Amino acid sequence: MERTLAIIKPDAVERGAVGAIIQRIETDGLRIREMRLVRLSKEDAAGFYAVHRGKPFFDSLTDFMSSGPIVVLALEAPDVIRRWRRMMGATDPAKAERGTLRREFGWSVETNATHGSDAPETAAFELDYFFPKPEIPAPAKA
Ligand code: FUP
Repeated sequence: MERTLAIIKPDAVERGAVGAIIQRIETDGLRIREMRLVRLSKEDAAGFYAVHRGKPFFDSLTDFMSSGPIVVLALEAPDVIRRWRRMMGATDPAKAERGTLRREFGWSVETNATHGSDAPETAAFELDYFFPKPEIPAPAKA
């Protein structure tokens, strides 16, 4: 069993796509273990995206991620990191496969509707960033 951090980004919340995205999560068999609507400050967004600090898109990305409420979720399932990223599709919605969330709900590389951790170490950091004290504890590691 594995957990990942999923975000429904400000563009998708603004567009009213929260319900549709959560429905896809549940239909695909990913379990929602934590979920919150939050509004990040610019500093919060910079802390979350610290690995991208110094990149040309960092300032714009952190402006965007703090521009409106987001939904943060802890998802749990076998192989959930890879499965959620496959559901999201490529970073650039124009290159994302048909049927993926970014293709359906994203607009640009920046306003791409969803986020998902890309590896177990990133998932651990990102889950802890939003859910330091999970209400539903993760299952013990095998
Ligand atoms: P992903 O793992 O698919 O979310 O993509 P990346 O780790 O490559 O990018 C992290 C975030 O930065 C994504 F939300 C998209 C954003 N980004 C930009 O805004 N501009 C860029 O040129 C590249 C990435």
